[in-house]
Amino acid sequence: MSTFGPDFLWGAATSAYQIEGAVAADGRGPSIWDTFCAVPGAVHGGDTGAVAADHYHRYRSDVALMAELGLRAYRFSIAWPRVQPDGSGRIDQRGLDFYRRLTDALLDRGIEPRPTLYHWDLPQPLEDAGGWPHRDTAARFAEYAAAVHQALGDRIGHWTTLNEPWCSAFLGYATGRHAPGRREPAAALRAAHHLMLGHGLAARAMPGARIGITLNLTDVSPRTGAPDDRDAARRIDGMQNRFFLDPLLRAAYPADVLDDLAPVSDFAHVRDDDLKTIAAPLDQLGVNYYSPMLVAAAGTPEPSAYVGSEHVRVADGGRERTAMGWEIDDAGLLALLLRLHADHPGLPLCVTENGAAFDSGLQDLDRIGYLESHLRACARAIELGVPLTGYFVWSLLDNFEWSHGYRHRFGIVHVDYPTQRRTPKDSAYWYADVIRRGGL
Ligand code: IFM
Repeated sequence: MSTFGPDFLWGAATSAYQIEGAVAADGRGPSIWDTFCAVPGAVHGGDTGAVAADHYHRYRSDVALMAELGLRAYRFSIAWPRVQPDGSGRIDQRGLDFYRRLTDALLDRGIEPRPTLYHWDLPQPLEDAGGWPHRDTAARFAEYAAAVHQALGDRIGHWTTLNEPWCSAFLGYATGRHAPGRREPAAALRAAHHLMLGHGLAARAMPGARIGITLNLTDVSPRTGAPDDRDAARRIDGMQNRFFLDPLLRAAYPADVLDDLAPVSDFAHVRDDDLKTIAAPLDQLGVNYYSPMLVAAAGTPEPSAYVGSEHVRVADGGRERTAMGWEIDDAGLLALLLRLHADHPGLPLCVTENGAAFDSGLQDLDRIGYLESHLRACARAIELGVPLTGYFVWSLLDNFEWSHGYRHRFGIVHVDYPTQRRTPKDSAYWYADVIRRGGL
């Protein structure tokens, strides 16, 4: 029998703003990404998600393609501004209906729907009211989650609340590289807290749902054994991994990270019982892994770079890189899965994103190499006892890669944007074969 077992979820992932397009269809309201894309210089080439892969209109043929590839599960995100254009109050039935049609099309083909409730597209009116740094946004998120769950809970068993709150908080509110483009380190820490609070409140508002959250985690190591470099690794591990894992799974912020962050925030925004709410029971931890981080102490602090990481620089590990410039290292995925299992035994893990941008066209041997080596890491993790329930390739389709626009392609299916024609790359056929065989 294959290492992965018969119930292993073989899937592919996407997100709403990156593929749907149709930003003004059926009452959808503006999100922070619509606004950010209109800022000159914010996104490569002035690209926007206005049309993207036009999945909103092509979801039926996209689902048929998924079925041809033999996918067992599809991870997509629900656009909050379609369902609740103002971010509060009125629900637009047309938004819910789109996700009901998508879900039914998947179920008809025997593909498990795995929705994420928030993949970065905050309704603009909520940002105008203060965004994630504002505590009320967490309550609004729970209200939206309850409405979606009420509408689709009869068809969908497993829900992911947030995708990569690190990015929403720190790229959105500290570096300003993502929407809404703010550069306010203290606000970014409040945003991170309120995102996690929103997760906990949403979990409570969805009775009977199986709940997961997806984090972008990484394997961090120091460039040398020198105390300064080791401290740099501790800091990055603190901000990137433990700052989210500990509240969610231990109901506490890591003390060393709070010390590092003392010059930025006194954490007075954390109220009694927040951490208890955040640490709601989790049915799954979603792991998004792309690249490891080799870090060293920085000579000169860079105050506006990453909150809490001003004393750190990322070193060159000398490995091959993807088109995004990210170093390729499957050993980092294995180390990460083993570490998560050791730190949180019994917690089911799922690789909710893994993949690579390459610009090699349809004969994407480089992508096959990346996926194969990382799947081998997953197999090894399972052999070593990690409860890994599934693997989702990022991404099903070429799509809008945030501030990079359409410059790089992550899809196993090529999208010709002018015609919207889909063509499976060699990696798609390879992955279909892996799924058919139940493993490598
Ligand atoms: O495209 C993104 C996705 O939206 C979130 N995780 C990382 C991917 C690649 O950058």
